[in-house]
Amino acid sequence: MLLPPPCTPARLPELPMQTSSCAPARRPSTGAARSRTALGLVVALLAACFVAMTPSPAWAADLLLSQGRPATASSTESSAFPAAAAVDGDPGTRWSSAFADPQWLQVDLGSVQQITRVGLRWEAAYATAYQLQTSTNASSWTTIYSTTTAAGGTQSLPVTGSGRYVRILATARATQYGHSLWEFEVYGPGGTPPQDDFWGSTSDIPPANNAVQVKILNRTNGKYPDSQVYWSFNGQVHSIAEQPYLDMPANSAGRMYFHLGTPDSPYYDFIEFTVGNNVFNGNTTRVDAFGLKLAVRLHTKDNYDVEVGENRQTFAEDRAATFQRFTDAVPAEFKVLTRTQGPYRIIAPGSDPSFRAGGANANYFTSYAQSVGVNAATSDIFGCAASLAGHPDVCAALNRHVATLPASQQADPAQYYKAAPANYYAKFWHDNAINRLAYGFPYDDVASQSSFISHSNPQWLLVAVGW
Ligand SMILES: [Ca+2]
Repeated sequence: MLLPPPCTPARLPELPMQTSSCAPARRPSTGAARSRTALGLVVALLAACFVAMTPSPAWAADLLLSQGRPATASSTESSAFPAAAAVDGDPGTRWSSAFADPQWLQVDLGSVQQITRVGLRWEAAYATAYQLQTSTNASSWTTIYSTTTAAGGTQSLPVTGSGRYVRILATARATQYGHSLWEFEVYGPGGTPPQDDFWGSTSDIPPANNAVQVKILNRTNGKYPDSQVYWSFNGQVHSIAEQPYLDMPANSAGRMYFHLGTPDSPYYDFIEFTVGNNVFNGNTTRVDAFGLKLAVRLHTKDNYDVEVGENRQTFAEDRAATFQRFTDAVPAEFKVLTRTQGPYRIIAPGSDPSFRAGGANANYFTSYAQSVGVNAATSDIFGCAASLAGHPDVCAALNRHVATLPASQQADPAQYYKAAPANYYAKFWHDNAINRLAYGFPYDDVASQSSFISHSNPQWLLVAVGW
């Protein structure tokens, strides 16, 4: 048995050894990451990184995927109760079937989606026996939930599956009437396959012998040839020209680094991940800094497909243009972040001397934080460190400038970064990210705003490295 692979100290979680994991920028680990990085602490929990990863159902506030999507049914009681009424989001409209068994109602999500929960809002005419099923073609179905003892009312059912079509197949009625649903709700994280050619051909990616086939793509727009785009992982260092693929073994955890020009060039960045026996968890991160434009795309054997990272426009422009846009976009206090380690990096504000003790903006967050009862150093607010390490929601709310709003608005991304003080560094990376998802600070996973992706049955992972 091989020894566990090392994982990087910066992402080690503050969990007990026996339950520890190398979950990437998941809340506890990133909180730990920033504080430990900032304090320069040596972490000695490497052996704790060897864990089977089980994605927690709690870490994504999943999206309602079914609302307004095309719905069909085996029958309707009348034109007043169409299938579409079960996915219209209106609690006063419903689908009702003919008065016979079995019946089904299905919704087309438009593309293959991961499905994590199904909500059923039954009218008095409910089903005592039914199955929830998924399909990629609306003809061959996979059952992901089954019951013969249902009691109607409102049900929220955690499920595991994926498909483009999701249906309820109702086989036994509770009443003499049909089956009737006010609402049929399908939830999931909402990955959408890319529609352009940014990722190039994927049909020639060799199958993985190990857990997942990783392919590195040069997206520097000709700035560097493939022979000068380097990746490194776990002691291996190669240019794309030498080896564009890495057949990633299970129980790999940590960071994959990318360097442009030379293997130890100061132009570098990384992604972080854990790869379990049958699951990929990982993310791009701007928690520490921006070094290179990065995006990743995960494709799974059940055709789930998701991408995160910098968006196409950001990849398309020159690095100097991105630096200039950052400078133009952020308030005066943040403009220094392009210069402190420029031209190599745009650093996170909590790492800049100006926002730290003795710096010109050391009190940037102070009075705002105190207004909600938080006494913490500005750099610790940016970094969700020290007293904020155990308070993800509070730290996220301060960074997003929603701390004084009701909880419901704190969960609404439309409210974020609308006034100072706020983490305008994080805002910039959200504004320039695919689906606006980014790790701009350690607890950016609050309200599912981070670039974390996770799915079982991984097939391949593409990593685009830009300039
Ligand atoms: Ca309805």
